[in-house]
Order: sequence, then C-alpha cells, then structure tokens
Amino acid sequence: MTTPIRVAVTGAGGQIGYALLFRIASGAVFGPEQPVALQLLEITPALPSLGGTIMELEDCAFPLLTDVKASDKADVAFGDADWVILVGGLPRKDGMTRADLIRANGPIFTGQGKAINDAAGPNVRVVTVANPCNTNCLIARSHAPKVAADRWFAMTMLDQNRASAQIAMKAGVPVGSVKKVTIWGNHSDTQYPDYKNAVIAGVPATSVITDAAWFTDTFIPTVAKRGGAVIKARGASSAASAANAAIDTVRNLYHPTPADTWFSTAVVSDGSYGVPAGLIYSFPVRSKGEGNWSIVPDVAVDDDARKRLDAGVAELISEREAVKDLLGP
Ligand code: NAX
Repeated sequence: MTTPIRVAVTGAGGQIGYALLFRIASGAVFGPEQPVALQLLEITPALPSLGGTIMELEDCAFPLLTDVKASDKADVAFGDADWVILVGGLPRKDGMTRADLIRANGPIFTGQGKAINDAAGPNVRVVTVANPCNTNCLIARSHAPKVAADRWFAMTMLDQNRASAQIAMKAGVPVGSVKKVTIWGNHSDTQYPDYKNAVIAGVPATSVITDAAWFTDTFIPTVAKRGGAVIKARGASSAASAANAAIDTVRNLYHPTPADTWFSTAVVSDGSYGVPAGLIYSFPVRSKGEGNWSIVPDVAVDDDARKRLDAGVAELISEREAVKDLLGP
C-alpha cells in the first residue's frame, strides 16, 4: 500500500477542525488513491470532545484513513508530519482588536514552531490558518530553523474564493470561469484583492464588468470585510468556508497548477514585487506539484495597486514589531 501522508491539524476540536478533518480523510486534498493519517493537537480540556469527533471519523469508515491519533503535546502531534495545518487559536470575538488577537494567539506559535522543528518529517510543509495568520506563521518559522523558507504558508485562499465568488455573481457567470484572482499582502482589511489581472473565461474581468466604481467601492471592501459580515450574520466566524480554503491551499500546493491560472497564498517573501524579504506576504503562486511552488512573475502592478501592496507591507512590518519579543533568534 502507498505510504500514508501524515497530516497534523491543530485546534482539531474547533469549528474549522470539524469541517476540515472529514474532507482530508475523504481524499479531497491528496486524491482518491492516496492514504492519509491524521495527527490531531488540542488543548487538554478539549481532548474529550475531540474524542467524539474521532469516533465520527471512525464511523465514516473512510477507506483512505489509515490512522488517527490525538494529543495535547505538540511534539507528539507533529511527529513525522508531512503537512501541518495550524488552526488552533482563539478566533476574533466582537470587541477584540487585531492587536489583542496578535498578543493572545502569538505565544502559541513559539512552542509549536519549536515542535515542528524538532518532530516533523523532513519534507514538512506548514499552513497557518489561525489569525493573525501571516504573523503567526512568521513567529512559528522563526523557531524552526531546520524547516526551509519555501515550506511556510499562511492562508489567504478564503479571501481569494470570496473575491472570485463576488466577481462571478456580479458578472452572472459560473465561479469556475473566474481565474487569476490574486490576494496580495496580509489576511486583514489591508489585503488587496486584485481584480485587474483577473479573467473571466479568458477575458479580462474589467472588460466583462465595465463598472469600474463597483470594483473599488463595493468589491474590495466586501471581500476585505466578508469575515466580519459572516460573524454578524451567523454569530460565529467562518468555518466551513475556512476549512474549504485550507483544503484548497494544500491541494493547490500538492498538485501542479493548470497553465491558465494561479492561486494565492502567503509565503516567505524573496523580495519579489518590492516586498521586503522574510515577510509572510500573499502573492500569486503556481505549484509544480508536491509542494514545490514559485511566485508568478511579471503580474501587472499599476500605481494604485502599488499603494495597496505597500499598505500590506507596512501593516505586516508593524505586526512583526508588535511580536518581536516572540520571535526566535
Ligand atoms: P474555534 O475556537 O472553534 O477552534 C479553535 C480550537 O483551537 C479550539 O478547539 C481550541 O481548543 C484550540 N486551541 C486553542 N489553543 C490551542 C493550542 N495552543 N494548541 C492547539 N489547539 C488550540 O475557532 P475556529 O473557528 O476553528 O478558528 C480557528 C482559527 O482560524 C482562529 O484563529 C480564526 O481566527 C482563524 N481563521 C482564519 C481564517 C483565514 O482565512 N486565515 C478564516 C477563518 C478563521 O477566522
């Protein structure tokens, strides 16, 4: 039998975890032939309820799921992992500022970064979902010197999916015909959902949707504030759509990207597009498969877009400053 891919998921007992585990186990990420093993991390008080989720995983009798284990110790959960999906942390609650969230969740990623360094498999790839995901990824990476720079990702795929859906609805086309949408920058209100390079059935989106004001006045704020709108309507933060975006992120990295598109993920900047090297910044990316990727070069960035890209840089630098006591050597 093919060796299983070992996937560690933190915060596995939370609402995103509940929507994520079953889809990984069903083959939605690595395909219908590839066995998977799940290695779940939770805080000690959440282990009993995670036990119930594990019973449900057993009761699904997924043919591809070879093994599930749960632990409250990061080095156990990350042992030999090929992929680590960092979901565990507090979601932002009403009245909480971004700064509060950074300080609440940041410390989790020092220990988890060290545990990834010490225990994960030699080819591990790490996707950070827990917010503020770019900066949590920066913290974890700084404690894991053994894990190469091209193995770290923070999730902006939910923003990309939200952007694609808004464009499709406005144009009255199926969302699958919308391609080359990019989220630049931070997973926050400063993100730039780039519609100018997006295409609908191969044609520039801006020549299908000719109402330029819609893009600037409605589209950009709708995408950037969508998470808040979901919280307001649902009374809880996005969960199924966030889990789906985590699935999309790993699947996009694992399988080669079709030539007519790209996808968004935050990665360790190599200085592309004038983004300071080392920041965890979202770019248009293409994968060659099995987690080997590159930033798409030569995507048009006009003066307006440049200002928006720079706003993300400035915010990420200030977030890095706010957690500098949590960064490794
Ligand atoms: P929940 O509160 O439902 O679940 C979080 C889980 O993490 C809980 O079960 C908790 O016990 C666990 N946890 C807390 N500290 C832990 C630690 N040190 N080690 C392991 N597990 C720990 O939140 P949920 O709605 O699942 O959201 C999880 C995270 O995703 C939040 O930080 C949230 O802000 C973030 N999100 C990120 C998104 C993105 O696009 N990047 C979108 C959705 C979501 O808001």
